[in-house]
Parts: sequence; structure tokens; C-alpha cells
Amino acid sequence: MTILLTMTGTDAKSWKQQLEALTPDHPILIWPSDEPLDAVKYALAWNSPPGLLARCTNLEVIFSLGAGVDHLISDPDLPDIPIVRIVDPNLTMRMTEYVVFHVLLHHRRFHDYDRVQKAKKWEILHQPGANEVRVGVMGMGALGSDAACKLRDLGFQVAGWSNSPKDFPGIESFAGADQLTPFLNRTDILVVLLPHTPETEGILNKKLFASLAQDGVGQGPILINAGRGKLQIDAEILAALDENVLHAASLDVFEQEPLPEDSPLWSHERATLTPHIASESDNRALTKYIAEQIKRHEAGLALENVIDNTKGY
Ligand code: NDP
Ligand code: OXD
Repeated sequence: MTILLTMTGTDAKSWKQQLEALTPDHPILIWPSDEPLDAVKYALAWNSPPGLLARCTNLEVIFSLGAGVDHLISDPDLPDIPIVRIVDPNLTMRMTEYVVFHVLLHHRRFHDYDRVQKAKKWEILHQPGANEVRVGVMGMGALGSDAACKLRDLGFQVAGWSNSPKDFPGIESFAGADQLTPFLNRTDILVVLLPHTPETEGILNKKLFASLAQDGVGQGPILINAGRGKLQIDAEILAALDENVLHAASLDVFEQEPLPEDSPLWSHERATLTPHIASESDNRALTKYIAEQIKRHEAGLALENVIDNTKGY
């Protein structure tokens, strides 16, 4: 009945505090620990040491402490049991805030006005209307579709790209590899909320940037990546910024995290960086979701948001 918390880079004690109030019948173990692992039935994992979950021989469910599961799938010894990922209004709300904020930051030329203010100049810079700007969202899942709908409601011309076609009112749907180029060709601001899988690794490269719309009303194509760092090739983003293939980029994720101190991205004047915080996992909300899934499992009901192992997300 034990719940194992195996998480790197996050405060396991505060997760434990939140969870024990919600699951009083389940002892909670924080890894590393000398306790035997055979009582562990559930694991909550974030960047867990590879091989650890295989040692929990009575494990029934793995919970990813995030929406992404790439940190689990990369474990070659991962047990073949259900992996439940986070799909929660709190996580979605936070991601939509990040996306809408960064789209508006570029659309309303915040960086240009910041420079003008610092120069103490009263200078009017042209700003197109949202209805003249085409946003493209790569990844129309729980997070991408919510951000896309909010951007549509602000008046942007929004399209989405995903594996399977989608039907959101007012949002043009592109699906599959064959429709990637037409999707990019009509996109001024590219928002990326794809998972990291073998198919998506390195997808944000110079060839893709060169396919973005060149006839937009803004200053040039914009990239906003809050999906995963392994989707992008940092050096090709830098080259695209330097060669004006991309006008600007907002990046929350990087090939290597933490981003090394000597990365030229830190100081690029048209790159806006954040340290993988686009949507922080709020353990007050997310432990409620996990406790609910445990209750469902123990009542014999189906777990929700179990990943499809064949797709890897
Ligand atoms: P979902 O699984 O709900 O959505 C993934 C979307 O990507 C789906 O629309 C899927 O298509 C599409 N997709 C996957 N592979 C491909 C492909 N090869 N070609 C085209 N489309 C593809 O995930 P979420 O929306 O919940 O989360 C998305 C990602 O956001 C996470 O995997 C994680 O990496 C990242 N994330 C980042 C955070 C941060 O703070 N920076 C926080 C939380 C998540 P289809 O719908 O057809 O299956
Ligand atoms: C996630 C993340 O996948 O925090 O939820 O990146």
C-alpha cells in the first residue's frame, strides 16, 4: 500500500505533506531510503533514477509528476504497468498564461518599447491587430488546445498541428507529417507544446524555421517553445536569430537543463529565456488529482490519462 516519492530537483517533503492528508491509509516513502521496496504499490516520479522502479516488484501504477513522460520512457528497465500523466486544470491554466503572455509580448513589441523607454523617447512603433497575425500551435493536446482556444478568443488567426485532426471551432487543423509544411507556411508565431518522442526530437531545426511564413505583418517569424528542450537544436535557433530567419524566440526549455552558463542564448538580445517554469507543478492541486486516481484504482474504476506506450506520450 506504500506510495513511493522518487523525484529529483523538486521538494519531495512538501509533496509528502500534501499527499498524506489525502491518502491517510498509505504510508509514504521518500527515495532515497533504506526501507524495503516490496510494499510499494504506487510511485510518483520525476526524473527518478533509472532502474529504481523495476526494483519495486509489487508496483501497480506509476504517476508522472508532470504532463510529459519522456523522463520515464527513457528508463530501459521501466516496468510494463500503467503510467498516469498529469492532466489538470491548474497545470493547463499556468501553461496558457505563459503562452498568451509570450505571444502578446512579441505581438505588442514589448522589447522594442522597453528599449524606447530606456532611451527616454516618445516613439510610436506600429503594432498590427491580433486578427492580422497567424499563430500556429504544434501539439494540440491538453495544453496546446487550451492555449490555442484562448489565443483564438483574443482574435488571432489560430491553427494547430497534431498527429490526428482536431475540430475546435475557429481553429484550422493540420495533422501529420504531410501537413507540417503548409501549417508552417501560414504561421507567423509558432507555439510549441509537443511531447518529446523519437518522432519529435530535433524537429525545431533550421529547415523548419525556414518554412515559417515570410509575408507576415510583424517583424518576422517568432518561436515560442515550452514543450521540451530535446525538440529543439539550440545552435540552429541561435543561427536562425542571427540570420533573421527567426525574428525572436521565447524559450522555456533547452537541450541541456540547466542551460550551461556559457550558452550564447543567455545574452542574445532577441531571446527571452525562462528556466522550465512555463507551467509549474503545484503540488496542492496535483496531489488531489493523484489521490483521486488512487481512489479510482482501488474502487476498481479505470485510471484516467494513462499514456499510450506505443505512442510514447
Ligand atoms: P498531450 O499528450 O495532451 O498532447 C500532445 C500533443 O502533441 C497531441 O496533440 C499530439 O497529437 C501531438 N503530437 C505528439 N506527437 C506528434 C507528432 N509526431 N506529430 C504531430 N503531433 C504530435 O500533452 P500535453 O498537452 O499535456 O503536454 C504537451 C507537452 O508539454 C508535454 O509532453 C511536456 O513535454 C510539455 N510540458 C512542459 C511544461 C513546462 O513547464 N515547460 C509543463 C507541462 C508540460 P494527437 O492529439 O493527435 O495525439
Ligand atoms: C511537465 C513539466 O511535463 O513540468 O509537466 O515539464
